[in-house]
Amino acid sequence: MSVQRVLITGACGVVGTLMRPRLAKPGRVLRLLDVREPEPAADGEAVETITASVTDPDAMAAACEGVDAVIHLGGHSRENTWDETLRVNIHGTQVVLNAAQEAGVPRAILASSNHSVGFRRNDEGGEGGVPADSSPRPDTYYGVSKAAIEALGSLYHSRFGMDVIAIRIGSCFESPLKLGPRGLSTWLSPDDGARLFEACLAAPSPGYRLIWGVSDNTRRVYSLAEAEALGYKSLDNAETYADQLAGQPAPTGPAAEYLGGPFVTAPLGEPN
Ligand code: 15L
Repeated sequence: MSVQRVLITGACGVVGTLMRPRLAKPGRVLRLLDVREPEPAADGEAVETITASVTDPDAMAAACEGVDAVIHLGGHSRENTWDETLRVNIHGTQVVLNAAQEAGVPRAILASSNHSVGFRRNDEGGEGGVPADSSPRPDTYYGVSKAAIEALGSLYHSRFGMDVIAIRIGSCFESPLKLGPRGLSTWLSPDDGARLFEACLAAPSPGYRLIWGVSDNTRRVYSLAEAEALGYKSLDNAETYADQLAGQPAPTGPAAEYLGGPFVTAPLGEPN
C-alpha cells in the first residue's frame, strides 16, 4: 500500500493541534511544519516534523517534496499589523502554493475564515444560510488576508490545475464555551473539523471550491450545502452546550448583526 503524505503548516496552532491526532491513520504520514518546534513523534505515530516559517521558500520547497496534499493552516489567526498580516498570511500563502505547485503537489486545502466575509449580515442567506462562495466583505486586515488566500487558491487552480479547497472556518475550538453565545452558531467541533478535512482530502477532482467549516449547529447561519457536496457530514451541534452559556449576555449592535461578530468593531491593525 502506498503511503499518503500530508503536509500541515501551522501544525502547532489551535486547529493544527486539534487535527494532529484526528487526522492520523494507517497508511498516512503527517508532515508537521510550524515556526515553533512541533512535538516529536510519539511511539507509533507516523509523523515527520519541520521547524520553519511558511515565508521561507527554501524550507517550503523541501517540505513539499513527496507530498500528496497540503493543509495550510499557518499564519496569524487574529488581527495583527498590516505588515505582519501581509508578510505571514498573504505572502506566506503565496510561498506555500508556489512551493506546492513546483513540487507537483496536486491538492491544497486552505484555512480561510468567516472573517473574509465578516461584514455580511447574519440573516442575508435566509433559510439555507449564507452561501459559501459569497464574495468577500472582510472585517479586518486579517479578513482581507483570508480573502487574499482564497484568491491565491483560485489562481493556482486556474493556472496550474491544482485542486484547491478554501475553508471559511467558523470557530474551531475544543468546545464553544470560551466563545460565548456567538459560538453556538459558529462552532466547528474538532471531530467535525477532522471529518471536513478528510472529505477535502478524499473528494475526487474538486477543482477550486469555497466551503464553510462549521458543525450542523441549530443556530448556524452558514450554508452547509457546499461542504456536503464534497462529502462532509457533520455529526455535532453546539446546541448541546447552550445550557452552560444560558447566563451570558448575547452580543448587541454590529457584533450581533454581522458574521464577523466582535471582529467588526475591533481596532484595525492592532494585534489582539
Ligand atoms: C478566526 O478566524 C480566528 O482564527 C479564531 O481565533 C476565532 O476568533 C474565529 O475566527 C471566530 O470568528 O470565532
